Amino acid sequence: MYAWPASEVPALPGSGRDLSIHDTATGGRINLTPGPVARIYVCGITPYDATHMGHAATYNAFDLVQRVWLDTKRQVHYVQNVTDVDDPLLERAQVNGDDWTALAERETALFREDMTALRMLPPQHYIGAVESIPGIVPLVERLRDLGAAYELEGDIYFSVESDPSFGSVSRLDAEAMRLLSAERGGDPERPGKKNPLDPMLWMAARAGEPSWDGGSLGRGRPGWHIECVAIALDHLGMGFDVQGGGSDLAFPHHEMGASHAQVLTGERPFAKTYVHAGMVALDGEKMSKSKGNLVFVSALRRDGVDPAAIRLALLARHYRSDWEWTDGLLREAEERLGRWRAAVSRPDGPSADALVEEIREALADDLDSPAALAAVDRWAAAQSATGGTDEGAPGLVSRAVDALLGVAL
Ligand code: 5CA
Ligand code: ZN
Repeated sequence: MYAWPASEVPALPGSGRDLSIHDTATGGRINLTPGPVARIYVCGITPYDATHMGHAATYNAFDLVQRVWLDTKRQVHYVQNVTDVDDPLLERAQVNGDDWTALAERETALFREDMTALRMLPPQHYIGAVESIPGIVPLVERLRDLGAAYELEGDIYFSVESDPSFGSVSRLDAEAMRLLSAERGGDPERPGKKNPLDPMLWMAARAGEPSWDGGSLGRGRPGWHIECVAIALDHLGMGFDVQGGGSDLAFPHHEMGASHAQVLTGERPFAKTYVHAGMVALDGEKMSKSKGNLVFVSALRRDGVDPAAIRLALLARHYRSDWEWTDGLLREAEERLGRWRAAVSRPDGPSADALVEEIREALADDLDSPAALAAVDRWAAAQSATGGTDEGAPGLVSRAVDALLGVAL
């Protein structure tokens, strides 16, 4: 489906550094050295509510990954999904007496507007779960033919025991997995499963719910993890550079996805690196659609908040930390934006060549955006304290902040 328009990424002099990033599967840093075309899959929204600051923070992290790669003169092949049919979406539509497709389309449209306003680079392939069903069915059939899937009352489950490397993404123990599985869309209590953790690949049609022709699987709808596997294999293939999402996706979603793909293809790895962003909270609790403690990007925009200030507020926290959204954070970001805009609107200033290298270095160091902001703050403070005579400097700062941080001054 259509994604959203790309904002221009200004070219900078010289070249950026290769990204060193924290990988969940190894628990340490990986020096990423993709080929000329870097490949990234970022899990998309389940469109039953508007984009909140937690979503925006996670997409901001993976937008930075791409900006670093572009600055190393690589191309980026970016794929994102939309989980446009799943339990929470159907439940919300039912509660609101809404048509589920209309709800999904409305919220996806709002997400596109939010991403555009925040200058997030669009994926080349933006793919819905529903449109992927014809590609999902043969994968589930193949897993069944390989003996890695089994039927339970018409539903089809993946057997986690079919993958000898199961557990290698999240590296959690069995008890932690069981608890998270129950919390995050699994059904560990269902009787008759071979292993309580086994996730559903294909859910047989339920009365009153949408269903599709599943060939030999019968009518039904796809499970969550196989959706992302089908889309990633179709558009990126095995061994792509980064799979990204919030830390709540490490288990079960990315663990199960890796297992599905590795059993299907007999190859490893699914992704070379699994990168997870921290959780954003409000009033001490993780921001989530199910809890309803949300600050929406669209609501802030409606209130007249400059999207560049929202983006600066996200950049002020390191992507891997869990952090709390506050109005104070937004006010600080608005003040910073004002200082930066004043600093680049002068005809000359202190040289900015070293600043560009500092931003590059900060981002290459596990996307240390707070350090990048501090470097720009220092240049802006020098501009206001003593100024400078470099006529190219304000323009260079403006282009660097846009190209590397996605903030238009
Ligand atoms: N459709 C699936 C992924 S295939 C899904 O998780 N959708 S979502 O709408 O629930 O979340 C979209 C992205 O936002 C995911 O990467 C998720 O990890 C991230 N996310 C959700 N809540 C937060 C939060 N409070 N803080 C940071 N990231 C969050
Ligand atoms: Zn996903």
